[in-house]
Amino acid sequence: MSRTYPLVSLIGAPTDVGAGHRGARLGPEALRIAGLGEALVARGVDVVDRGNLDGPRNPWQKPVAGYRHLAEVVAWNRAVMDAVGAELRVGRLPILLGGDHCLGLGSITAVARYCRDTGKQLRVLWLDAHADFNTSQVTPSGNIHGMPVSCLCGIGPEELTRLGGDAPAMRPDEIRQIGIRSVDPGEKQLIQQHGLDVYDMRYIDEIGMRRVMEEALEGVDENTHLHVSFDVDFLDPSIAPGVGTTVPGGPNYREAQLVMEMIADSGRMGSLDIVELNPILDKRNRTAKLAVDLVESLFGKSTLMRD
Ligand code: B3U
Ligand code: MN
Ligand code: MN
Repeated sequence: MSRTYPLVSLIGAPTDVGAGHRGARLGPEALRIAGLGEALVARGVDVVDRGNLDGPRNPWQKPVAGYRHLAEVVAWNRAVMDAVGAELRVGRLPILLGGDHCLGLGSITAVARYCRDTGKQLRVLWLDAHADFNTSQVTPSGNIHGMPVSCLCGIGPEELTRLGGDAPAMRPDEIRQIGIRSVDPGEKQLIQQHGLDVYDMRYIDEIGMRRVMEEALEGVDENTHLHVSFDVDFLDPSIAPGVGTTVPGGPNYREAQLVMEMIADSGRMGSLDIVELNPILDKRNRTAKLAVDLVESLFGKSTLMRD
């Protein structure tokens, strides 16, 4: 099979304003040092590193009315939305280097707008230990990295749900969540109420990752823009210790590779977030190196030729 390699732009967003631990702001550098750009170049990809975005510092304050650092989260997400949107409009595939997962909001808002403008079908794959579907009423922490999916679906503060204009960025039926194993009680009810498609670890254990991915990719066609939002805590902590909120019982190395390989085989990935990598908690940049390894598979690296 001959692949056409996309043009890729790396965008760093060095912030942890949406998280409960500091350190994810160092994620972009850790990914660069682990050789992300070089690995893609070695695969024949045209890579441009746009450097890091600017935004407010992390004031490290307590939540106000259920949100921590709302103004700072809005500012960072506006910057991300503009940067991701600009890359899509010139035909490049943006890779957002987070930063915490609140940034998925800006990134996916830009992707959703691009899909609307170009008549493409949007499909988001949310690889995560968490559903990130909290609201200010049910959040146990006030951390906005636990809320981007609800905000994208129009549930949340106006500043975040209307980042890209009048309508919510996406519908719940446009997202598939994979690897989920930590959901808060109120969040659980909201997921049910809004009919999110969640492939939790129990389901993965029962039917296996191959079938899960076949289901998650069902309906993806030539007209689909596939956005992959990869929260590194998706991975089992035994292989990926460098994240703020580890949850045991995640996908192992082989399962994670299969996820990436099957996404690559779809040929439809048009944008990617790599978030929540926290080098402060890592061991010798091991988690960043693993993320790079998995991204190589996302861009078609495989052991043998396959057709
Ligand atoms: N659900 C918890 C924990 C959490 C969500 N996302 C991350 N952690 N990374 C919360 O605080 O909303
Ligand atoms: Mn997340
Ligand atoms: Mn997570």
